[in-house]
Amino acid sequence: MSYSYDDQNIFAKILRGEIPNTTVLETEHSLAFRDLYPQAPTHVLIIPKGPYVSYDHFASAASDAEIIDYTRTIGKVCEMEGVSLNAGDGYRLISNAGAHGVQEVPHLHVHILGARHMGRMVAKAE
Ligand code: DGP
Repeated sequence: MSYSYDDQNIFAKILRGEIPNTTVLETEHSLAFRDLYPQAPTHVLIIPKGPYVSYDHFASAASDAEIIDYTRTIGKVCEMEGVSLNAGDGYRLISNAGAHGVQEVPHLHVHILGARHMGRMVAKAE
């Protein structure tokens, strides 16, 4: 099975400027913006600009420059939002993938959630 990317997904539309977003940080290869339905006082989504569906897709197909940029952007956002262990009390970083991961938008994103205690890592599935 190979990866397939749907360029009509919401985050592709955000990247093309077809849908507005509240940008936190933009770099050459990455975009960080606020989640429309925040689940914590800090809830930022970070996406690569390239057409990658999941973290495993990105990790296997992205260039070194994209991976470095993405990783550094995640670190910078944690710092900017005051949740890094350098500046604050921590955060949870989540990347859902596919059906079992309950991924809603099929463009790689990590969620940075923080500024409150996040509780247990995984709720028991019904
Ligand atoms: P996931 O379940 O991991 O695929 O999370 C997708 C997230 O995207 C979810 O927390 C809600 C958020 N989201 C959905 N549509 C939009 C949108 O149009 N704008 C923004 N900023 N976030 C969105």
